[in-house]
Amino acid sequence: MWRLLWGTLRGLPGLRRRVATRQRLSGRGPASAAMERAVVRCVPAEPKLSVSFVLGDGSARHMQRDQAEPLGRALARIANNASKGHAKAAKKSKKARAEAEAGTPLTAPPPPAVCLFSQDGEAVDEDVPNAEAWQDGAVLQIGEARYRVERNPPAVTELQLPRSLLAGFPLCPNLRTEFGSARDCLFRWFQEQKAEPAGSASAASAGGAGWVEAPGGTERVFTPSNAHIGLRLKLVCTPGNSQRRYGLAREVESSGPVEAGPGACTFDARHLYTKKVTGPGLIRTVTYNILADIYAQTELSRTVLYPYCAPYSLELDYRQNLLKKELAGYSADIICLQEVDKSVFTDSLGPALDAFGLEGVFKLKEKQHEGLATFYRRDKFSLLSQHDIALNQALLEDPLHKELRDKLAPYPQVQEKVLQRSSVLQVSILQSTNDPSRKICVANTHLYWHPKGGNIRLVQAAVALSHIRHVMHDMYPATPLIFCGDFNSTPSTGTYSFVNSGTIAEDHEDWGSNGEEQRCTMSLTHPFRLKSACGEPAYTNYVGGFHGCLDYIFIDANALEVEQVIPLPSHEEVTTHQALPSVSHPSDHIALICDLKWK
Ligand code: 4LC
Repeated sequence: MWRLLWGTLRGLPGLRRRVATRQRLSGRGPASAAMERAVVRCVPAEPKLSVSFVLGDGSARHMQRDQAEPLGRALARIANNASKGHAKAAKKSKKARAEAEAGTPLTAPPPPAVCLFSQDGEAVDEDVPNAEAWQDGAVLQIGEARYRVERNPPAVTELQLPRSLLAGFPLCPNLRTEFGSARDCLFRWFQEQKAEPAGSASAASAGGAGWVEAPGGTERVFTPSNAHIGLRLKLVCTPGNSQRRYGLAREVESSGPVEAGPGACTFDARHLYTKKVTGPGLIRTVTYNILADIYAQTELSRTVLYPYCAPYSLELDYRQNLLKKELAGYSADIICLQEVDKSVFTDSLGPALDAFGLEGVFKLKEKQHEGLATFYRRDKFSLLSQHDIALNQALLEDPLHKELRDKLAPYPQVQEKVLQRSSVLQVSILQSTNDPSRKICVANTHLYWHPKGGNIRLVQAAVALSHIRHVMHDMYPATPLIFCGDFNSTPSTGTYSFVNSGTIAEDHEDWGSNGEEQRCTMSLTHPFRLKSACGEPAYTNYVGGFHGCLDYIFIDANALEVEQVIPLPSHEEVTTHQALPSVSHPSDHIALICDLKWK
């Protein structure tokens, strides 16, 4: 588990004791005034507000009160609670314990006078409801102590570090904030002090001591170097917003030390071509099946599909380290991913790519834990609309596909198989921030995987293209299309030729490639002029038992042209560890990358 240090006052009930003891350790935000602060969290969606502050003895108080309750009742509760705090503190003293043992009753001090003053110095009337009374800038007085009320300041709601830290690989915290944004937070990275030999008992239990600032560690992303190997790291994050308002800092320590990274990775050479983000007019596009964790760590995967791959390098955290470095180094504008676990999107890749300037959207497959993700560079594009579908559901229900439904009706076995598949299509309309008249349609899909599923993939591709045609024709005419994905179709298949040429003959052999009783024969057409931007590489998937080109970036040849294709890793690089995935490559697929140009 993560070693969390709660610098914030917003602790969960079960962690309150830890909040109280850790509070004194944590740093304060730069906006902190001399006065202590009382943090008030009050949002319309919740019936209660919370008031949090630290008493003079260092113990934290965290109260939930009804928003509608009169202030006087909340103040009375605070007074009561504060005096209990003093009694508790007194109990710990030798004298108090002796008194207790002798049966002498403890006399609690009288509750302190508690009052709330508005910003202009007037005491707030005790009949005013809490939600109205606790305004930003008010002052809460408890006996002699005064607290400045901060209502809804930026707060860290989630801060995690990955389990595996590798030297040379970017470390991106999973950070979520409330009333603030990750981009406006302040960061300080610390490393364990190398005073004692690594692994010694005192080093392992080095509480707040033994941390020194990591050189250059003031950014959201920190890349540990070889000098950090064997050391744990700590991040202190002060939440902020765009108005430079800051909340209470929160800390997180890594669960383990930084470890040595692998030597050269398959993407190192590719990164030499993609050091910089492309200029205006160019769109660097990536498609990549990243191998879902739910598939990578099955018995079948370890023993049959990827027996050549070291088990530790099939682990999620290890692969995520490689993947984040690989994707960050492509400086892409658009990234279409397949086999993205839901949790990978929300807790790992989403936060990491956010730190690298990319915004993402996710589409989950029905009854599955993985799906598609499309990321776009935030300063180049904004998301105008999304038109995602499940291919089976659209075929079944959407009037758009009536003709295809009718064509399939004579082949109930094929129809049934198509309807059983959970493949989805993600369609995102992006608008150029530089030239708002320029829009692009980015589609992303992952078709059925079975080697003998050629006919199923043909129907899936037809549904996808009809849907895209509908979205573009009806809502975004004359918008160029970029259609990415794992099509599970080699260049010799009917699906590839259908997408590439716009037609498929009813006697194409793929209509009967699957051993159904009835061979389904139908002709299909689509209106796009699509070309594979990266051509037909020898393979984009390389496992022990199979290699072939299954992934493509199809582009609208009328509106876009290919400026450059980033070379794929050499055959030697791919086969250094026999096949993929490996210690130096996180997936069984290879990313396709190209720079596209508006015509
Ligand atoms: C997987 C696989 C499928 C592309 N491909 C071919 N055979 C395959 C066998 C397995 C992919 C294959 O990795 N998955 C089953 O579900 C997942 C995963 C999803 O993509 C899984 C679940 C549990 C454990 C492991 C994985 C294949 C071989 N030759 C081909 C030719 C064409 C298309 C596909 C294949 C063509 N044209």
